[in-house]
Amino acid sequence: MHEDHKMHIDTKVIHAGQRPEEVTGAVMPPIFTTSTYAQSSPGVHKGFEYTRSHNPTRYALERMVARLEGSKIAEARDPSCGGFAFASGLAAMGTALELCDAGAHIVCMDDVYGGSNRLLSRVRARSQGLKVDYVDLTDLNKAERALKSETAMVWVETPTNPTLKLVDLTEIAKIARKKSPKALLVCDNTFASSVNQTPLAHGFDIVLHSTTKYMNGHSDAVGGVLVTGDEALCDRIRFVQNSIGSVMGPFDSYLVLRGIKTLGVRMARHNESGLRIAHWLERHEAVERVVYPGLASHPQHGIYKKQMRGGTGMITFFIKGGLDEARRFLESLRVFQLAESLGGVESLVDHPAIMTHASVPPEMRRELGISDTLIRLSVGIEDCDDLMTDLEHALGAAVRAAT
Ligand code: P1T
Repeated sequence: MHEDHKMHIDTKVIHAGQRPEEVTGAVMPPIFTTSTYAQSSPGVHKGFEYTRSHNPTRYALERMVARLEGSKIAEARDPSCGGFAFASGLAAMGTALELCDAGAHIVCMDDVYGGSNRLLSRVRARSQGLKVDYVDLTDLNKAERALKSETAMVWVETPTNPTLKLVDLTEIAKIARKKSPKALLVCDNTFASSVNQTPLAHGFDIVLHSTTKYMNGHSDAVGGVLVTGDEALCDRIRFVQNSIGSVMGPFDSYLVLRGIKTLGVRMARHNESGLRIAHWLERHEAVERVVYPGLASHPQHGIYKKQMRGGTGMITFFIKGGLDEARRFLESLRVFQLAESLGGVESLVDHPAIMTHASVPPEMRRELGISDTLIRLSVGIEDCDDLMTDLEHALGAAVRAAT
């Protein structure tokens, strides 16, 4: 396992941090559905006391994501090598925020998932006194001005949900180390997946995934992970994970680990179909504008080329017309399902203003451009021609409704 970092990503997603189970040689880890473990004498046990604190199935997943994100922490040093799994992406975020003291200053990317915005602004601002400044971190001058010497955390999402802005991780890390030496740098890597982007390599301290999305990839489990490559920080996260207890259960851990085995081939298809559909939409008469990191027209396409290995299946576009046209389009799709979430094998479509980002204050939505005509596609791994036929049909229905 110490050679994990030398493997290519398609091998890592299958083997990293894994080994046959010791008793039977089972190639996949058993689902250890136990809450507790027998001790032969008080305090004498096999390293497992209670499942909130220790679970072999969860450890197997945690070691996998730790290695995918490039943590080199040895298993002898930490049983899950710096990876930590939680009941949801937001549970992972809530735990990461517990690394901050009451009243701490946080600089957060302006465009983030609506639920992340809600947790910061409407829960932790009250209960923990966090002072959050939302800043467009695609603008390094704005970042420089927002970061203070006392800033405790920098929260980045890239690509952002749903406007797909890209933050230059290397540059933000450089500026933050200079201006805010105490700050923990966290990147929500949910939209990119570990195949397309690895923030620790750019100088970040912690990576977060909602594993509900690409990592699991099958829309059948809600979960989240945190990864760090720093031993001291790993100890702090282990302490808060156990103290708060919003851990991922063993069955979900198994499902997510199983899903990750195909992450390499899934992302290759998502990246390929995403780019093809983005190009096609860009030329479509019913489409006002397309935002996709892999398109030359993307405002941060240079950052895409520098820090990402694929554009993913996430495409944001603005349909011509207004809410009526958007509704007609969304109601007319057959293969794409209108649903919250993303990153699964099946194609989904979302109307962020009404659905996933309804909890973002309206004036902030306006500033970010999350309008009634903004449509978010999560392109799945179905046949790409079938997906384009479906989109063509629904765009046609929207155009007909308008005329
Ligand atoms: O849903 P949960 O597993 O708790 O993850 C929250 C989360 C965190 N970060 C990002 C970037 C996310 O997109 C999400 C969840 N997002 C959706 C459900 C959505 O449809 O956008």
